[in-house]
Amino acid sequence: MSLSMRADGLTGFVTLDNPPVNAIDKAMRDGLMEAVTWAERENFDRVIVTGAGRAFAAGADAKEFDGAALEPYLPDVCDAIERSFVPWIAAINGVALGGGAEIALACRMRIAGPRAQIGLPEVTLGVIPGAGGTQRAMRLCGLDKALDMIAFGRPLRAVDALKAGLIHAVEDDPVEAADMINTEELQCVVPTWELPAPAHDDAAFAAIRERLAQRSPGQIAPLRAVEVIEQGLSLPFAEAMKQERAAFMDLKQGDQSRALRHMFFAERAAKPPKNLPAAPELTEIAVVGGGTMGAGIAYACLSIGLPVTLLETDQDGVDRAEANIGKLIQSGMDRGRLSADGAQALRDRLTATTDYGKAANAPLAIEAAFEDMEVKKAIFAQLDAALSPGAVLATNTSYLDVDEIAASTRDPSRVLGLHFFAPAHIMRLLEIVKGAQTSDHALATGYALGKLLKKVPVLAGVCDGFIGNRIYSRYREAADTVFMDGSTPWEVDEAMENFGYAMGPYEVADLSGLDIGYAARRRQDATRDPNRRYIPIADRMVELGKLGKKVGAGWYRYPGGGGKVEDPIVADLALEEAHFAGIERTEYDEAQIIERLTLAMINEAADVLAEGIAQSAAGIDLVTVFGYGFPRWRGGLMHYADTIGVPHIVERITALQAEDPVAWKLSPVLADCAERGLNLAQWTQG
Ligand code: T1G
Repeated sequence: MSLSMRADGLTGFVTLDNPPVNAIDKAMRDGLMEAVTWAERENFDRVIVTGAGRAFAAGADAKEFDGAALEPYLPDVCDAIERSFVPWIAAINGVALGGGAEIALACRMRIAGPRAQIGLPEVTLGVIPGAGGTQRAMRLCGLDKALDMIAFGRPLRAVDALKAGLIHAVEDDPVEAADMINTEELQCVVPTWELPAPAHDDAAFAAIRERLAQRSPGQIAPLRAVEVIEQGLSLPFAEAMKQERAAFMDLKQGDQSRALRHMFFAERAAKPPKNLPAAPELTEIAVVGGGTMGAGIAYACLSIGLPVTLLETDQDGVDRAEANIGKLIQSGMDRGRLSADGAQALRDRLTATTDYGKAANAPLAIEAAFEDMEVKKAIFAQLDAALSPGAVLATNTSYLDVDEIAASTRDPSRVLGLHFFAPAHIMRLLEIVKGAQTSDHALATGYALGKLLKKVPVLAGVCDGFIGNRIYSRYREAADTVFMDGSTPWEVDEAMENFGYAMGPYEVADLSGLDIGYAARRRQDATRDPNRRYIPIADRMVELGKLGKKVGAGWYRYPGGGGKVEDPIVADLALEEAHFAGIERTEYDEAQIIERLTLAMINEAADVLAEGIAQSAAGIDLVTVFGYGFPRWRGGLMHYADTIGVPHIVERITALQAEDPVAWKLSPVLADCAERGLNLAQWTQG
């Protein structure tokens, strides 16, 4: 039944119980309907509903979304609770999210524990509250709060929910407090649905729509939620509920909800490979290099309570490392995320030194030094000598050969890649790069750190750029080709922003620095396919000193260090290069730009799958969303590919081969999927 019931005098106790977080499945809905009847049969003076374990209820079971809706529907369960002559009290012991919150809102009263949270995060799954949340929340907390809570899906802490009027009290023991409420007082509380809806407020709706345009561009569900709330203001409650249900059912079947549910479950499926040995306890971490990445990694480890020995080559390096970490600490304090005591505790856990001996007991060292093979090999030699033979040695390199680094040590089995993404203490993606000789112990250690840091770990094989950077290189190449053949950087950026990226590839390059891509291309000079078309514009930009925002000019100009301004010189460069190359330029429209850049990534990603560099399409989705800003509401690159369909992709890439058979060489995985009628999510090696 996914819940239990017991009577104690005139009180009925209902405990939602569907581990681990009491997701509301059909069994629970059946149980709740039975509990309403039971309470009326027993003529209780109240029912107290609470959750078993750490949650009240995590919302409707998102695994049931793909199937047909099964009665009793949750809105009907909520109505039955709300209209029962036996008043229900929600004793909110933990997170009450989505349908969990809606059950609570349908109760006559709500009492929360101090650590409880109440939220309507449905838009994060591409739907809207479908069991009365759009109509009940605003009757309790007013229009502004309800719009914000539902359109952005952020839960409220108990104390904030109390201030907002969503709950009646915060008590250490909400069940006990609910049992002590005076019966007459309880009987006088008006059922939520009978409360008057708030007055319409043009300004509130204009404001929320403007915020959504800025912060959730392209996403359908938040706008639908606002629409249903607005409609509800002028409808009888029952009519408004019908509108809500219709919108929920419509969105649930849509591409965006499927994509967001895919991401929800893919993120949670990102676990270590099966049968890994238990990881060692990570009592301390050594980090080599106190630059941007090293400082970020060290700060992330310090922030979860790990002592860090940060190793540098000389005192200047030590000073720089301490200054970089000091900046991160100060930023944490300025944002209110770190108290003065907390900051001091972080500092006390940091040892910045040139003495590798101070890291002798570290079970894991992470090298985050300059991206040069010889520099890294020298560092690994020092780590080899200074740390215990069982210590795991990781490199944060973003593209260098992990196997070559490993081969330079006495025991390559203890070497792996832990590729963090800048800023390392914020970005959740962690590519765990398994070298040819990386041991299971080393892998388990990498995953253990990833779990402690709450990262999204994705296992990667060794190749230039692993998963993410390799796909991103192809994306950049496709962008430069479109630029060379007909568009401008700003047209490309605008197209990809309209596709859903927060920033287009040229603005991103300006922020990271054009010299990074330049160095990567120089590294590939010796091995580049001579038959592969090479676009020289980005090289010329670097040779002209246009390195990006850091020098005030890159693909865009940044007058006074401010915002980006299109630079006609850059557009002319393409004209000049196209002239030299005898190219007749083409005016690509937005759809063509989007198609070429996304198909280029999809084809490269399919090769990454073919070569076993990524284990699954879902892993590539996690990399592209958590590391490179692919729009989450499209489900990541490979889920997006399956949404547009492999047959269509194969047809289009085949057509593009006519233009450039080398760049558009169809991946064998795409061909195989098309031939076998598989989608990419279904494709597996072997
Ligand atoms: N449905 C199905 N499974 C769920 C689930 C859900 N709603 N929530 C969690 N799980 C699974 C999750 O996949 C994982 O499984 C395990 O529980 C632990 O989760 C009608 C329609 C509650 C804050 O959006 O935000 O209600 O990996 O690893 O970090 O209006 O889970 O162990 O096999 O995340 O402690 C709205 C979604 C649904 C909340 C707990 N609700 N969940 O976080 O554990 S739509 C949500 C969360 C809805 C109504 C509509 C978090 C959590 P496994 P976890 P956690």
